[in-house]
Amino acid sequence: MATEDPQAQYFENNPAPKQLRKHEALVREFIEYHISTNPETRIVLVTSGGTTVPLENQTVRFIDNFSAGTRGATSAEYFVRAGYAVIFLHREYSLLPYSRHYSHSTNCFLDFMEGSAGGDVVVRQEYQMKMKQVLEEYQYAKKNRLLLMLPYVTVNEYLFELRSLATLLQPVGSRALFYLAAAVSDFFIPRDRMEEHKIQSSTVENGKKTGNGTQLVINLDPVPKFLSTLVHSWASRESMIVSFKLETDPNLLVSKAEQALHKYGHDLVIGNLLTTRKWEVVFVRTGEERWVRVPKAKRSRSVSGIEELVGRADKKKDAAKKDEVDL
Ligand code: PAZ
Repeated sequence: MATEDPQAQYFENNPAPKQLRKHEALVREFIEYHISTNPETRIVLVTSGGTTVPLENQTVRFIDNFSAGTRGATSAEYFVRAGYAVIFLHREYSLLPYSRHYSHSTNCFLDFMEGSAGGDVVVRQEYQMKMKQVLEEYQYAKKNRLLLMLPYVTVNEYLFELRSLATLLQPVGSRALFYLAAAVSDFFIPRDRMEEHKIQSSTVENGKKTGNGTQLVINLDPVPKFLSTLVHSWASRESMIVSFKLETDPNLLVSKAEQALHKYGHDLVIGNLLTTRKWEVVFVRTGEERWVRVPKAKRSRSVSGIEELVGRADKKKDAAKKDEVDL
């Protein structure tokens, strides 16, 4: 029987991603491994990067967003340092923990190397210390199986993955944390309205009107709001759920974060603005608004940005008892 619930309808009407079963098996194994090795292990699901909205089933074109995955990849490293096992659900080819220090940077990775007198290729002297530290942390995470990487591309893949992972994490209870930093599209084209083949620039394609002269008119549906379902149905009630709120208008940020907190009833909303997201965030909890800022002088030098400082802000918080923490 067809359901009226828009969230349930979404999953009935859109196809599960091909890789879902394989990802579920990997996650099941990851959780079992950590619970059996140390029942106290905390497991965090970090979501990271943008989601695409394909315009065609055999996708040539898609709508995307700005997110590079910096927040998620950086935070994942800090979660490992803090003792978490991390499931990293990320947009394919966005930034990854550890490799982010050398990929997508203004330098080509070869700029970090040079030929030695003996003919070997070695890391240049000025990068040795930093690379050694990153390498050690990467090897530690690998050896202890603390990082499980799961890629997605489309908003549809993201939603199916999120539902499955939240359900699989239920037995982890209060030791599970959701850290939802991915920039998830609010709009999509449902499967039954999506063109199969590349949209042509002519006005009529496969008997359907897809263009209007030289214009392409795209009709998008709203993506059902899944945070509520995650909080109240998919995830264990004991788990901690942190969502992010991105805005461009500073006057809206805190009120929108408060609205989300009130509406979905989860633990914390971290607000950030597009232009300043690397330097300042606001933590919004019931009855509390707290800004964390990287001081101006440290901004250009800071590699990890604000994620590096949030842990310190937490420790300072009780002593400082003020709304704003400058580090
Ligand atoms: O990936 P990135 O570091 O470029 O950006 C991070 C971010 C702004 C996507 C993240 O902090 C965030 O706010 N995510 C939620 C976005 C939203 O409101 O859907």
